[in-house]
Amino acid sequence: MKVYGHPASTCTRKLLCALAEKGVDYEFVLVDIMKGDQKSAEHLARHPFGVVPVLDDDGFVLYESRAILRYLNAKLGGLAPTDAKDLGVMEQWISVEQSYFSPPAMKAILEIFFSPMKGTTPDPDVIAKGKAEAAKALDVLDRALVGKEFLAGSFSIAEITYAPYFQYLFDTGLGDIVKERPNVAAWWSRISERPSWQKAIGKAR
Ligand SMILES: N[C@@H](CCC(=O)N[C@@H](CS)C(=O)NCC(=O)O)C(=O)O
Repeated sequence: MKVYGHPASTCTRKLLCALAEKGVDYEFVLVDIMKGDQKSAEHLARHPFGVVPVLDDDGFVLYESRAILRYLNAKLGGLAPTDAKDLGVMEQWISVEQSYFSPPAMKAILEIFFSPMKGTTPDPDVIAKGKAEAAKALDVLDRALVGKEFLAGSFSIAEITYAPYFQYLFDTGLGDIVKERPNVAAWWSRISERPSWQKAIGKAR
């Protein structure tokens, strides 16, 4: 398998985590999103929306990180529950992540991440608004995680979809919204300590 992506990209990291969970070897092809390579004709032929990641499985080309995660589970197994109710619960939490958590979290994260590159000071209002919105989703997660190790029975794609955004909350100094919620904080410890996540962020081989 080939992964076209960038090591700092949230969506690329989801794939790297899933592949590490399954112990699958892959070739990593750098698409340098800092230099705009994702908009090159070569990459647009793989991904018409000009973003990363893209998976190439022996000529079968797929884009959109969550679709790729589901494909990897369908092909390799072990990344999602088989019980219908657990599967529904997993999908619910993936949808919550995509709809209510990561968009506001990323607004706050990107404000901190890109301001120095633009030579501007991060806008505290943008950060506060993003954090407050993301925290609402974390409140819901915190209640759902009472007495649970993982969202849908065992570690699944649901955990993988949240991980990159949690990582960047901590990396940009916004981890307090995680730490303040005990069940979410314990859940993040379980996820972030996994060798697959350490590998996805380049901290382990
Ligand atoms: N919905 C897409 C989002 C992909 C995405 O936004 N990728 C970012 C990196 S995490 C990217 O390529 N950004 C560069 C750009 O927007 O030009 C997915 O889940 O794969």
